Amino acid sequence: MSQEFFPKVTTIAYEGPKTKNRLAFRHYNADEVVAGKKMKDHFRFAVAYWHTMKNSLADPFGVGTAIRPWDDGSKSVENAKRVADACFEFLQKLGVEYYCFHDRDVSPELGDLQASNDALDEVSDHLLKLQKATGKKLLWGTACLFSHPRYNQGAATSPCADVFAYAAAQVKKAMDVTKKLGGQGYTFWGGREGYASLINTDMKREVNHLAALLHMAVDYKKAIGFKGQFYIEPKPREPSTHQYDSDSAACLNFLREHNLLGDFKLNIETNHATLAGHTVQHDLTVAANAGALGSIDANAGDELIGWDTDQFPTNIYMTTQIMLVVLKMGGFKTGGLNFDAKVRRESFEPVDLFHAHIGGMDAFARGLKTAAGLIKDGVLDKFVAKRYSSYDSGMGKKIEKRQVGFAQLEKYALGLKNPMPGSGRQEMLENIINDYLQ
Ligand code: XUL
Ligand code: CO
Repeated sequence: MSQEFFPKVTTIAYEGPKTKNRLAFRHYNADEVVAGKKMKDHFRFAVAYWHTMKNSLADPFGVGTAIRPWDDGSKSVENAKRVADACFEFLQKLGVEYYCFHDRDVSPELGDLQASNDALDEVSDHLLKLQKATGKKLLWGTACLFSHPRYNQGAATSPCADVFAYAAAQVKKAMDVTKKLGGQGYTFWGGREGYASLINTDMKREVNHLAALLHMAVDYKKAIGFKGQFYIEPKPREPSTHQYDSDSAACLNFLREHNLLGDFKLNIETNHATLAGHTVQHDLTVAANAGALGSIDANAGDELIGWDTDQFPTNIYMTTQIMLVVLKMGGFKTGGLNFDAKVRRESFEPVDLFHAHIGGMDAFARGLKTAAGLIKDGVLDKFVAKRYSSYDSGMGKKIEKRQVGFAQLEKYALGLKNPMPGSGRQEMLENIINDYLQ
């Protein structure tokens, strides 16, 4: 790494809540042990290459504003290598261990598939060199199957079989590169795997094609001995009007129906869950209950804008709820918290990338501490256990064990006076959470 791209920024250190330095952590202290584990190992933070290194910050109404001295906008391998250098300088100065990428963020899409593959080989050699020199790791890789015009009607769900074939070839190569870089996972996000209108769509056929591509990926994974975890990332819409992997429940049903559940976990993104009309803790809980919560794309949406704004997470209440689910499932195995987030179009200077990530990491540190406190004292858990305690014995236990049917329950109910549950005490519990907020 010859050139420095963030010359005014030194390593971001933990300086505690009282520091006046904006380029320091107030709460995230990588090696501090919380709930039996170092903070950095709870989170396994990752930087999203597409947003942090490559996003020009264009929006539907205006061109990009971002100042990115590492990117000359050309499709040269030389430029791609320079962007990689900048990424690793950023990871090192920020103290983040992982990154995530699409094939086309790290390396250019060229005239034909062979040329694009050759470029990716060269750039991934460079990435491997940088990983070895710095100890940084790949959390997951993926293929971009939504930007190029050929994917305008989907990739695996395109009505054109040749497009399916091209997508399969791209996934194959992206898996090869992910394996080469020791990636701990591989994500499938089907941005255009859906439809704009049902008038021209054979939904049944499209969904079967999507399952076919995923089965081929599972077969190929075994063939090359790739040990990373496969993830599906749900999102209900945007860019498609309707996306087949719309939320956790839809993904789990799809995976079950097509006999893929054993091979995939979910990568849940906050802003996608809210677009689906859920909270992030809802989609995380649905995934975790199925033993299928693999990784998280950490970001936040905007209540007033109806699209995927991919903002950095700063809401401590939300990070607490995310960390409650993560701690209760026993932490990440292959996954982590990938900041799939971009700075605002107004925040166009390189240093804004540091402010954004510092804010997200500090917000998660506070969420972790709050969640760990709530779990340690068992305040919510005790209440919830008591709320359902009528199922621990007697007729409730028989219901859970499915030892009774309607006839016995009718006989039993005829002997009851006026069954009523206790108060749900939502407000009291909300007050308790506020007492624990760090
Ligand atoms: C798009 C999105 C993607 C995936 C990876 O909304 O979240 O960046 O995370 O393809
Ligand atoms: Co994402």
